[in-house]
Amino acid sequence: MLINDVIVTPIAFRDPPLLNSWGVHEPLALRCIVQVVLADGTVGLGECTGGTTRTEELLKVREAVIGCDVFATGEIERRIDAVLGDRPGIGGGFVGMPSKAARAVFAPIEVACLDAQGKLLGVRVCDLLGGPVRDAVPYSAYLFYKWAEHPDLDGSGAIVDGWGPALDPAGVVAQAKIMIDRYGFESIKLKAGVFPPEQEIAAIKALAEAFPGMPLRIDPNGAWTVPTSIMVGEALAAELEYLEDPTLGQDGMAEVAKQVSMPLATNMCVIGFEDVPGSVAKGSVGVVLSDHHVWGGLRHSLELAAICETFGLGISMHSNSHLGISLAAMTHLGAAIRNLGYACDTHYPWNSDDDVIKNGPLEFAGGTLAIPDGPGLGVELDHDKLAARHEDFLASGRSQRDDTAYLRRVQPDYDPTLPRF
Ligand code: GKR
Ligand code: MG
Repeated sequence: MLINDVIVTPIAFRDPPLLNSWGVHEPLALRCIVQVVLADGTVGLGECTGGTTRTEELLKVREAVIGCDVFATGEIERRIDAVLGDRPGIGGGFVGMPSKAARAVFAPIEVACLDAQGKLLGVRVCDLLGGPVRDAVPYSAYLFYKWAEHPDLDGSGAIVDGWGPALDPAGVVAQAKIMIDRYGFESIKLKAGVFPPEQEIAAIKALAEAFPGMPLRIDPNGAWTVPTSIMVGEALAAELEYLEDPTLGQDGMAEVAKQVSMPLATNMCVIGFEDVPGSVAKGSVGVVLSDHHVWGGLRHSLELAAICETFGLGISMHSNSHLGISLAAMTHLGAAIRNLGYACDTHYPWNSDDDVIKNGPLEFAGGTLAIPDGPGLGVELDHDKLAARHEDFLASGRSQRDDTAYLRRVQPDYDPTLPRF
């Protein structure tokens, strides 16, 4: 069945003021929704990072994809590679971005093709990935330090959300309680690199006390030097399930890995297949955080899982601000990864109110998301909501995510240079 059209819609949706080492999330997060339209009118859905560069890249490959067989994803990938060549992904290794633009552009198109294939065949996407090995995929409570509200910078008023502030250990524990009460998550990740490490160690210790036995992780996105990373790893030896990207680069990670007892995880120093051999040789990570948006789709993510199994590495899943089409794809993938050893990351609780799917948001139960009922991804686009979110994108005048520029409007001297501590 041939592809007749590829529709790319850049959107924006509300995002709370979540802090990280680069700055703070802006009031609107940016994504693109991709629709692959087949000759018989079947439509497959995909979602990926947004902004103008990604939208332009997707539009640039549109003509090359139109006319392909929806089952020929290998040929579609080859054509996208030919159009985009080796140009780097936006931001290179920054916040889990792909090393190559072609991978990030192929990913939502591959997902949309698999969704359409599932609809044609009457099967779920996870069935196309070899079938599920679990009926529901575990996710973690992804905690962030956060301001109480988006400040009133242009006179249109502060934007308050229902989460409250989280700027100290008590605030972090309160946020975890809300998230766990609502969704039942059974492991916790704290985004760190915001405050001096002693304060972040105290937050993890407070979480361990409030949630005894709960697997905990901390991720400062490379904000610590090697000695600081070792100090944190030693201080939290009893608490952490894994330590995520404490420091930048394979060599630094390898040095830390030798000195701490828990595995190191990454979505920053192993972000493409070409990074795996060096990482294995150096022993820099114990757990790779897959992300189909970064690794070039669901099938390449399964290949990554097999490579991790081969080298005795764990596999878990990274996320960035996203909506339900991505969550559905992550869940079909997570259901099909035999060696998925950890609860996956998701930003969905922060953004789900503005989802563009019908009958949304998708609902977690007991910290897991059940595989959506098929066929395909099992989610349907709400065209009115999509149009509203597209209007929000146009009205925002935004082109790219820039957490640093936003924080500097409040704190002009903020320096995000890594390592920070
Ligand atoms: O949403 O601020 C954020 C995170 O810092 C995100 O951008 C990272 O890519 O969640 C991610 C991570 O695990 O590094
Ligand atoms: Mg990370």
